[in-house]
Amino acid sequence: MGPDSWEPADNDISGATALVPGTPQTHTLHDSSDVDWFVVNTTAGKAYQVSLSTSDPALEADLSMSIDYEGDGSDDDWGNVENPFFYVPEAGGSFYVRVESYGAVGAYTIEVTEYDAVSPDEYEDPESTDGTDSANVPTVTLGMPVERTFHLPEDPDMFVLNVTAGTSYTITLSSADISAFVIMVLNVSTGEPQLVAYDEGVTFLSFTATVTGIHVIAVQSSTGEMGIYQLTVTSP
Ligand SMILES: [Ca+2]
Ligand SMILES: [Ca+2]
Ligand SMILES: [Ca+2]
Repeated sequence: MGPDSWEPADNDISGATALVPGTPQTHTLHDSSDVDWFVVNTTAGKAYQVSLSTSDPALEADLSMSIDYEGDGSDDDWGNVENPFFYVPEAGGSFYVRVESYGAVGAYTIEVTEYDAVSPDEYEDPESTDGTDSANVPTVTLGMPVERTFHLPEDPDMFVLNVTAGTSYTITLSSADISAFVIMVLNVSTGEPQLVAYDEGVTFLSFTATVTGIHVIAVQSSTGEMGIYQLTVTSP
């Protein structure tokens, strides 16, 4: 495989190729020591996702992404950055992406997607980078909406609901930003959590409790959309 047209300039951060949101680029790692640098010019108030893909299974297993937030060549976030990589810059500027492999060669596609940045809700753990660790899980009161946000494309949010055996409950989600949800209800009142109800691509879910105790409601965006939503639980 011969070098692509960006070589050899993109072996160095000073020759990084600009990535424009919504315009994927296909490059090659033409030999096992090839390194390709990219730069993303950002706008304050926006969030960015960088994704790598390849149709070559050997290269897919070997692809490695690193991030240099300032462009000073320092190892800010080196190797094994999660793919896709999601980043909310604090105030504009540029960040740099380095792509290489552990040995496999071949073609890959790199794409950056720009989103409106969404603030984490008050129940998120500020230390969490993947949205999974809520510092405090809100307890839902029947008929009282709880407003939260999905601030990442994948941001599972949890709620506690105290249920009574034999009673039916309906979870309703409303949002101007998110069109469809994954909703899961788990019985956590005894031992291992047990699945009570699950659906995806929906805005509501009903179930009847078979025990009295604590259930956890977990919700996520079905579509990767981010934004503000309200969860309400009602019981007839
Ligand atoms: Ca290359
Ligand atoms: Ca290169
Ligand atoms: Ca959230």
